[in-house]
Amino acid sequence: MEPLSAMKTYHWENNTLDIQYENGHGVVEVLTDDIFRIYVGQNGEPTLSVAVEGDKKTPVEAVCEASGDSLVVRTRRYAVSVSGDFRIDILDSKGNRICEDYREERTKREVLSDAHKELLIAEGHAKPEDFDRPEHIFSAKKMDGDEKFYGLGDKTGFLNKRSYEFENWNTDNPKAHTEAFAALYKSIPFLIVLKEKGCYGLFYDNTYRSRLNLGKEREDYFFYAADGGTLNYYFIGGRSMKEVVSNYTYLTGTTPLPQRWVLGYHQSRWGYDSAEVMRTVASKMRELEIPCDCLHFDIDYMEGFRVFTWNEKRYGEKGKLIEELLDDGFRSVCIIDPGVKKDEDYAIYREGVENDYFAKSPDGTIYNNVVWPGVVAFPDFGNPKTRDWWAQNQKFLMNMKVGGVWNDMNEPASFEGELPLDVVFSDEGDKITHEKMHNRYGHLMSKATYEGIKAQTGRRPFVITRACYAGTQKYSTVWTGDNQSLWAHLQMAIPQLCNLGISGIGIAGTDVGGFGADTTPELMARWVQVGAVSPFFRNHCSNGCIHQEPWEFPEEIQNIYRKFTNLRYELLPYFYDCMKECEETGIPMMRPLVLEYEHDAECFNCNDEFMVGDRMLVAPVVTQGSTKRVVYLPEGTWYGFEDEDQKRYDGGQYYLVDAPLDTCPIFVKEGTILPTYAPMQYIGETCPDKLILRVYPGEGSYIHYQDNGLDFDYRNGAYNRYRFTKAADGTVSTELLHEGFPQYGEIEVK
Ligand code: MIG
Repeated sequence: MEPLSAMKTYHWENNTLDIQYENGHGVVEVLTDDIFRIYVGQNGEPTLSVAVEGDKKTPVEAVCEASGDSLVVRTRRYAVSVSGDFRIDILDSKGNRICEDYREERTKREVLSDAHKELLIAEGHAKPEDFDRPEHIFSAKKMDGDEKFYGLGDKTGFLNKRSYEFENWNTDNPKAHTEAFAALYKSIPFLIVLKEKGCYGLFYDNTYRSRLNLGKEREDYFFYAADGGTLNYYFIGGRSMKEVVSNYTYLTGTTPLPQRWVLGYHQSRWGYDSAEVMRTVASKMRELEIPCDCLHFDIDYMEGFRVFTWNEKRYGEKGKLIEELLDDGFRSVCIIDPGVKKDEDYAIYREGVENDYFAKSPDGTIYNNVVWPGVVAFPDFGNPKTRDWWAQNQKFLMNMKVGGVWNDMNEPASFEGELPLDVVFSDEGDKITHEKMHNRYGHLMSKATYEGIKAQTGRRPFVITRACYAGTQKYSTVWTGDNQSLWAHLQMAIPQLCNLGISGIGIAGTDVGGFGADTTPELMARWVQVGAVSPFFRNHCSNGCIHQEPWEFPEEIQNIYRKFTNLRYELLPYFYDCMKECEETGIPMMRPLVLEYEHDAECFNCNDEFMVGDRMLVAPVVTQGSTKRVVYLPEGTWYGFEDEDQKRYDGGQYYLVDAPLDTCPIFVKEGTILPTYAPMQYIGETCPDKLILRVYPGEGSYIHYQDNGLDFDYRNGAYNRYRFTKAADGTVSTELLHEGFPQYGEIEVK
């Protein structure tokens, strides 16, 4: 990419500044007072976005004026100053230069000499392409020095991404994920920059392989580089970090409200390989009185791993087991991989071939690779007809009353090496190659799945995906893929889920207990404590690892398991309220402390605590053997959540608290009113008749939301909204702000 130079003319119309240069054109488009789209048209224009759907342009007042040799586009909140060479500086309303293009000469650090690179290649520890990645697109921004970086989806490591480089290229790497990993399953090129002068986001909307180097190369700039496509990004402002997150989800969509039971407990394992095993798991959950709403069917349930088939030999007559489980209050979720087995006797494959639904090699033949079923073809989800077909295929599962669909292996992963970059897919009506398709594959598969389920059931679809791109939250929840039963992975779960949340993904979870490797009783107990208060709560592990269902552990651990799963169900109405807030504002249920307290330096790098909603702080133990921990409580007054005597803590300081194995330190803010349910074994389709308000010292108010927890009737007004207010004398009053659903029979104050 050569810099635009020698401005010729410019045009300002419809809040869009279009500047012609000798060698291309540059565009600054005002979408809202806070959001600007900036792109460079050089060797082609940016193509249709998969992340941003519909017209996001609002009719705000904006002006464009010449100032010296720059052009300045102004809204109420920001001024975008464009200099003669299309360098961009963004100023806030106080005139602070909050985001500036880096203008000095770039100086790479040469870490490895050429001779060393050759040695590494010879040794087999590196490939030539690991060095000097292409930089078809490059854009560097100046660093002031106090930047903290957040977001980027599911990247490994710590909350603050400063001094690291990450890559956007959906990757299934079976090794234990560490902070040295550049990429995992998801690519969300959305970066949040927090510094003294303010907070803003940058969303680089380009699905080619790309990188974000966040002060690793040099401390005075950070950069974005991509292998292809165009430089096409959004500056996303806001008066707070929360507004930046909200604005990002305005652009890419928020997480829709899930069915209520989705927030219950899920039990899974790769290797529940018969109806008998499924029944045993179900009955043991009930026997142990550990609440559970959902069982997951991994790949074993299919006929030879053929998607949309059912193995009757092992799982009995199609649909029967699912109904049986439903009668006992268990939903079933079935896994679906994208690869379709190459088999002339298999209807799905034949339909795909006949209708041209599969990705092709450049020579026009169907491209094949190997996955679980053996040789497979890959649906071309960029083709709307393929998506319709895939949506229709969900009928197979929906007719059996399956409750949700789990989309795995959609990076896409393949056993015989990654798909070559030149495999041909569609981009709606156009043709593109795998280079551009890769990072959108999981997104489009999820979209097709969501639309199929929605059309066939009328319910809020429950989709879980491993791979995704920016904006996937509109269609799917996620899990963080193949973690391992390692303390380091329990530790990483917190920053990873928090960063996913502020990258728009409102419902995310880790495999509780760890997927690979063997868990320990203590690790399991601590992981359940985190899982129980994270958005998606599922115990899942790999075939070949020791079993980690609750009954596999000593009674002490089972009791802890029960205690925290019960807590989960008690708090369901609070979590559901958080989900409603997330649908409306994009602010996730599980939040890093910095999202609530962005001016408190103690929160910038807080990796082992998180907020649930805006009034509950969780400080779990995530190190082996610890029974005490240091807890930071931000400003304000806090109370111990579980304390019988409601112990008071003054915020803005650190405490050393007791946390024996059966305890997870949780705190709530002064004046908190928490909506809770009485204990239950599963929530299913019900909305309990009784709401119990758990109140803490101090005055406060709380908005609570109630609906049927199943379908979209709430969008036509079928919901209640209550405001509970606690006065200084301790009395709690209830106001009904909206009525559209049968009210609770009883609201008890505790
Ligand atoms: O290569 O379906 O991440 O959750 O149990 C393994 C079997 C394929 C990977 C998923 C995991 C799932 C497993 N799958």
